[in-house]
Amino acid sequence: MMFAPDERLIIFEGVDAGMAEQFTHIARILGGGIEEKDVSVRGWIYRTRSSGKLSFVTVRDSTGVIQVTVARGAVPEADFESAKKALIESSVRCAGTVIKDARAPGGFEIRAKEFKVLGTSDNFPITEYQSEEHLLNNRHLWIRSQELTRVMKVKSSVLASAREWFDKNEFFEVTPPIITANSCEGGSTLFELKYFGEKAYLSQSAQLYLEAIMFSLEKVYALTPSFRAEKSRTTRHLAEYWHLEGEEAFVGNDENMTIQEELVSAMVAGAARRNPDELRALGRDPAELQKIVPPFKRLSYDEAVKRLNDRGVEFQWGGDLGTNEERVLVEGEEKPVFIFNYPKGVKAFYMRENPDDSRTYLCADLLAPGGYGEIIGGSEREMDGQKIIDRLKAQGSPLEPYRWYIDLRRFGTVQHSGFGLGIERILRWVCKLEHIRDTIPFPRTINRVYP
Ligand code: NSS
Repeated sequence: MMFAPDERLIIFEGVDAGMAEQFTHIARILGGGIEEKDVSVRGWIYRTRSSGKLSFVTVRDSTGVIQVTVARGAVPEADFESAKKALIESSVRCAGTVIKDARAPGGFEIRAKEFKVLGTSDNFPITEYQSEEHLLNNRHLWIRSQELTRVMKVKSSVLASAREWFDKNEFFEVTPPIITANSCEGGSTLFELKYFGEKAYLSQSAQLYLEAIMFSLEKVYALTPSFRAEKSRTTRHLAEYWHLEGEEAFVGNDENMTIQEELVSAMVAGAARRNPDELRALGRDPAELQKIVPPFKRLSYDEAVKRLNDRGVEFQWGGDLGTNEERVLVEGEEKPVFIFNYPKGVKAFYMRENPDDSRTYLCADLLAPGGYGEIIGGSEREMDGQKIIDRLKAQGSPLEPYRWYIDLRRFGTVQHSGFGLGIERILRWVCKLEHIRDTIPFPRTINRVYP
């Protein structure tokens, strides 16, 4: 079910059997205007403390947290007792009157007339100041935290805005395979699996398949999990991430960048519009995101090398840009920056050779401002099948698994371009997060596959 942000807050009917009651989302109450009215809310206990005849129970639902005061005598005695005993994370429903009270967190509280525990909770294993390792081991519970809840909301908005943008621009959403016989981005990060007695791999990118589908639909996109057996621990690599990829017929590298800057601007604007409060709580001023509008600066790789050297970084033409180089390149920039036409040696076999400089490919990476690094890799694709064959041979790849891909150049080859955007990379930037793992509910990294 999709809700517009405001619709989510309307009073809705209880759906559980025996609950003919109407429930109100907490954010609706915190929004003001229903003081002195009776409401029912349901959710989970966020914090709780008791003093004799009074329990202060903070309840959270998907929209917010509110204090519920449960006073002896104001509720049935059994309700008072269960409110007093109930531990953090018990699921509850309660009915009462909304009172404006500056002392309550959020400015409002509910004075309970009824308080029912739906599901009790054991001692919750997460309390304040716990090690990162403990939180990761208890990720299935930690995803209830305010921080991760906020990030998941922003992620949902970013994805909805991306789909909206693609739809408006007449792209078709398609569903490429995840199990593949070939590699797209090179063997060093491939996950291998047994496939009925044969070798197969988890997809690193849907690109090669999107290129095939593009021949029927012209403009296509896919959101798929991509897998990289990244052997190093970094704050921006996951072994499993969500990859948003586009592929467009009759489009060259410049127009490909224009498509990307419009898409990224729409995604970021969607987050700023739908989640200003979440973003502020995460430390990101939504006004900064509203400045992200096309066009983005485009620096050639040659210019990037010069900029690096001018800024005191020793870097030679031909090298790949690492974390430090990417950070220095965007110093002073408010918007993302494209670096285009990299040397062939640092990029993949499928890119189109630059007709004006055969040492380079027609390609571009998009770097986020603030040192968050690369968020998109894209390129115009090589149209000449022989060049692809030569490059695969040179890198020692078997040709057989790529036969179908090379075929595409034999049947109506055409200029085309595409790109891949790392959803968790863009989220890390938008939500100003130290580590990419907090952009995904269950991170997969070199040393973690549980929970
Ligand atoms: O390797 S890429 O740079 N490019 C491709 O996979 C192309 N085949 C995409 C295409 O043209 N259709 O990866 C694309 C993006 C990259 O810019 C990052 O944002 C993200 O995918 N990416 C990752 N995110 C998280 N973790 C890891 N390990 C990762 N690797 C790439």
